[in-house]
Amino acid sequence: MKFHIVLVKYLLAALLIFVFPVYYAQSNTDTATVEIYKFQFNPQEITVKPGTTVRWINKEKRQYHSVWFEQLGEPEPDYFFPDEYYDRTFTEEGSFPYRCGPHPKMTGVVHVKQ
Ligand SMILES: [Cu+2]
Repeated sequence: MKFHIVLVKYLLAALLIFVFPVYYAQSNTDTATVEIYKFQFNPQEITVKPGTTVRWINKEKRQYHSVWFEQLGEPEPDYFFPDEYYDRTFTEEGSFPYRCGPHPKMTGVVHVKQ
């Protein structure tokens, strides 16, 4: 009986020492997610702090899309398919509009500010 109590104490200690810091670090990582479904970016506008990585996840059943910062004068990146994603890290402050390459009516904006 005593052994079990000691064991539980060790397990709790292990949880606090090993699991909680990992969980805490992950919850503090600067990431944001935009989901794509029904030919829309959700949310359509997003505000993040500098250094944040935004991940666009394609949640369609079968439609591919792209995330193209055309106004930055960049070439269009590759399309990505359902359950694939596109990551981009924003270091500079500003507002960055983008669109989907194959679907010009699909637009979004990333606002980056402290
Ligand atoms: Cu699209």
